[in-house]
Amino acid sequence: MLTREQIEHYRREGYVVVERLLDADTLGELRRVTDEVVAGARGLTDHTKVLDLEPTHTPERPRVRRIKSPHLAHPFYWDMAGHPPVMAALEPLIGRDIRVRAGGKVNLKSPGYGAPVEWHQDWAFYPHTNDDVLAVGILLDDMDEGNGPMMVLPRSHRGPIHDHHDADGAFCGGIDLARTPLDLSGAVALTAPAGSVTIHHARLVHGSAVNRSERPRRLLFFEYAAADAWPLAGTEPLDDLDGFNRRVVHGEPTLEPRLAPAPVRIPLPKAVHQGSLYENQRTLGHRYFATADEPEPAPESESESESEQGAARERAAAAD
Ligand SMILES: O=C(O)CCC(=O)C(=O)O
Repeated sequence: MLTREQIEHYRREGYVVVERLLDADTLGELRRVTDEVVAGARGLTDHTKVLDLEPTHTPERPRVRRIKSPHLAHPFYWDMAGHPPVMAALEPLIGRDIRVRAGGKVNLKSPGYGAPVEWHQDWAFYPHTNDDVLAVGILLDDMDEGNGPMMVLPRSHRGPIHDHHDADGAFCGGIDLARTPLDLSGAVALTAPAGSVTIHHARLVHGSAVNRSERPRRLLFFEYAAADAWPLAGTEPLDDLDGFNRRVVHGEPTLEPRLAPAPVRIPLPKAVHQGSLYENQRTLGHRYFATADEPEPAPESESESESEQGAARERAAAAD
């Protein structure tokens, strides 16, 4: 399914975009089901097990930020977790035996208010015994420069695991650039038509800005691990072996984890705000991306940006 160039690109850069992997019927059904689930937010006053709401949500004007564990809302999402074209794309990357983590999520970046996601590495949330772990993003809409595309820092999957803890030492699921400066000048926006998929390595640094366009940007994510990559920490309960093994959506489970060296930082103590990545990131000291009610930062020259990072670093040190 993937070309040799795509496989090499994934290994070297830490990500690959596969255009138009879904056929029109599957994409249409996915959109229909997603509209149906999102319609359930009308009347809600708080987050539910499935729906994560924007801070500006009201029961009359529903605003959904994420569908959490979408398979709990509709069985079609579970079918999608093992979708044969996706499995065929993953096999050359992490092998034949593939387990899906939890149940996926749909990040809905709605026009005008779709929330930003601060820079992070998925690996910070769920380190495993080896790093044959990745995430697949299925595009429900065209993703372009204007509607908050996912952005990645190429080759960062071969670098360190960065600090994702807040100033008080609790996990917060985001990288504070004032304390951990990253050179983001090489960051790449993943743009592609609806029905395409993005694949990124769990250690790759990534994030995304608010959606300032008039177009939705809905992205269904599934996170996968080689079946012999066992979680070291995170939210997967290991006392339910049947449930754990049922999530092997391709190939066979195993009781023999493969150990391979990879830098690990345990995501403890737990984030102050639980429920979703957006909630976890609320205690991140310095935000990189503007929120919908803030103006977009003016473009900076590299040296200005460096001195701004330096100043922010000093502020952070003073606050520590
Ligand atoms: O929706 C996005 O642009 C990125 C999402 C992401 O990285 C996440 O939910 O972990």
